Amino acid sequence: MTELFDLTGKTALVTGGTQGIGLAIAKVLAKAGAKVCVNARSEAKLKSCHEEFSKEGLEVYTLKFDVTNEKDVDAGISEIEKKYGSIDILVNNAGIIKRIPMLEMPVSDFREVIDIDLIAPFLVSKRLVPGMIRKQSGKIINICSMMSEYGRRSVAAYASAKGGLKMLTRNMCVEWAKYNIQVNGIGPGYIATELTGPLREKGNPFNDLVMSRTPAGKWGTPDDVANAALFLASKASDFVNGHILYVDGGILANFGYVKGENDL
Ligand code: NAP
Ligand code: GCO
Repeated sequence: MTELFDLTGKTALVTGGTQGIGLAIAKVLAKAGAKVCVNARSEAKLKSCHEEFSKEGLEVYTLKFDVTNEKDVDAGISEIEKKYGSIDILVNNAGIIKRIPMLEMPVSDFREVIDIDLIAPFLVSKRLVPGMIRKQSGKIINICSMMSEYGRRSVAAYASAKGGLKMLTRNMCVEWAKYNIQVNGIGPGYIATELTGPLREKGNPFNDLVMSRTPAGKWGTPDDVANAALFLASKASDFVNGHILYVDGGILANFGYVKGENDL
């Protein structure tokens, strides 16, 4: 049974894998035997990523590049291919959010979110898929969001990007499945990371919303998402394609409830 989830001999790239969900995914893939590469923009975060891996006796190859910079993406992936051969598993995880109502949001901010959260997964995938095609094998996991399904005030750019990423995932599936490449998405619910830090600050009423909308009644952890990524990166999911796996504690199943005696 464990052979199904064994990634020995595989090379993985987790974009933005220096913290939060990406770091958890990078670690779980390494624990499953993959050679793991992580990129990000911050030198300091890349250094701390090495320290995090070393603490658990794991190895990671880190690269400093911005996923929106086509030249740097090409150079970074060429460096990985030179060191480890073509990439078997890609996790398009790097992402940002800007919580600004549309009427107040500069177009440049909207464009930055789209560039990182939607165009970069296309750019990175397009650069490394030829190697997967040559191997007739590959796994691509796009980190979507509840905002791939819902709108929410102040996150229009992010929801547009993540809704687009859901459809990009399906299009990658239909164009690349014939090469034995499986492309799926993960839609995390509300996960405790730096990105959601402002929402979890003391006294922020948003926490009440997350509690009422999440049947599990709690914030998820990066490891909850990483375990789903291990499934989608492994042989166990070879016939799963174009699917968005929501790791949301039941949010999508839930309309919400009114707090009170009967928990209606
Ligand atoms: P996070 O803690 O803010 O980490 C984001 C990571 O992405 C960092 O490593 C950051 O490193 C990297 N990054 C950002 N822009 C980049 C760029 N242009 N090039 C390269 N790396 C870049 O975020 P998170 O909460 O773990 O979220 C990870 C992914 O999950 C995102 O796609 C997010 O939209 C998605 N997600 C999060 C939640 C949640 O509740 N937390 C829920 C659903 C989906 P640098 O700044 O050093 O580049
Ligand atoms: C927000 C949150 C969410 C989560 C996640 C939910 O402002 O609503 O940041 O967008 O990050 O994407 O799946």
